[in-house]
Amino acid sequence: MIPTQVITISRHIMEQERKYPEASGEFSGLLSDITLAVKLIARDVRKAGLVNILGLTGSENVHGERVTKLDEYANRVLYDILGRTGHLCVLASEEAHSILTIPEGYPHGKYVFLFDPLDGSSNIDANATIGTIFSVQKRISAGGPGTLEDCLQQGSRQVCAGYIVYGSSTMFVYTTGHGVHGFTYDPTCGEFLLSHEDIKIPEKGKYYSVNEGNYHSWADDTKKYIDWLKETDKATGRPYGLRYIGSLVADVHRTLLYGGIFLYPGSVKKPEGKLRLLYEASPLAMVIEQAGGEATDGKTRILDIIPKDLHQRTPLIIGGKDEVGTAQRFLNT
Ligand code: FBP
Repeated sequence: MIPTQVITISRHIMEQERKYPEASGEFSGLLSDITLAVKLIARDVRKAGLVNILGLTGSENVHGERVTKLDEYANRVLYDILGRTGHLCVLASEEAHSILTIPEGYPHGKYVFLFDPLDGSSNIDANATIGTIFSVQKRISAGGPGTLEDCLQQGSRQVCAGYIVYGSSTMFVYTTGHGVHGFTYDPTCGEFLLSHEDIKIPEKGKYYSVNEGNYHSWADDTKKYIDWLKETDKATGRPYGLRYIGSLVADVHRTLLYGGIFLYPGSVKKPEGKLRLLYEASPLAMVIEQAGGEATDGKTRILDIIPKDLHQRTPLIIGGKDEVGTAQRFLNT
């Protein structure tokens, strides 16, 4: 039977605004700007092999990483669309060294937008799942152009967070602090339609996700936890199966739906790990917590970490309550 009850993102957010007037504010406008931007990104991701968008730009980003053409394109599309609509006072991107101010002549709004324009860039040319991750904060500065302080807010103050996976289908997953909802893009009507309402992460899963290639650079307690996951013990559902795509957004999306745990631990040489707090760990932590899971750096809840730097890194351990609880016990022995 053809479903007649189709709910688009803007309709969903309007319903949320009715249910939680205090929470949503002028979100429907901001969210429809985001959906327009990611529709354009998805369009070019889908035909990446046909248009000159694969490969590298030849330049490096603030992290010394080689920038891909799709990284640069996604970064520009999000800034060009979101910077001009009057909802934002400032933006910050994983790809940009410093804060991104609102273009001359455009109004300043009350929100701050932080984003990883294209996550999983190492997988682009291999046609594996990649994504976009975003976080929205309310400004703390009085008015006019936003500031660095507006961007350096702790994750628990986020008013909205989410991600888009460009995989077998394109999915938009977001939360405004009232549950996690997933929308699948239907190219025949050009809309993201509600397909996964109020997603809850399974209490206990059967997969773990980590780059085992880094095993020898880990601290002993991390090694002990990963070894424990691989031992055989029916009562605790072990051994866990290993799943690692190498795109954070894809590995966390699978963990959200199937349960289990994703880890990007620190190493002995780099105890702060690889992933970025503001653009990757914080928004995904809000999504997973809203779905009933947990996210930590091994000691502190990710959403309680107070950012000191725009490109601060953090270890990330995220997933179901059962698994993250056990991991923390190993990491705090
Ligand atoms: P970017 O692609 O946004 O730089 O993200 C970093 C990332 O690609 C994550 O998506 C992924 O989880 C991780 O790095 C993979 O790192 P590694 O190759 O060391 O396993």
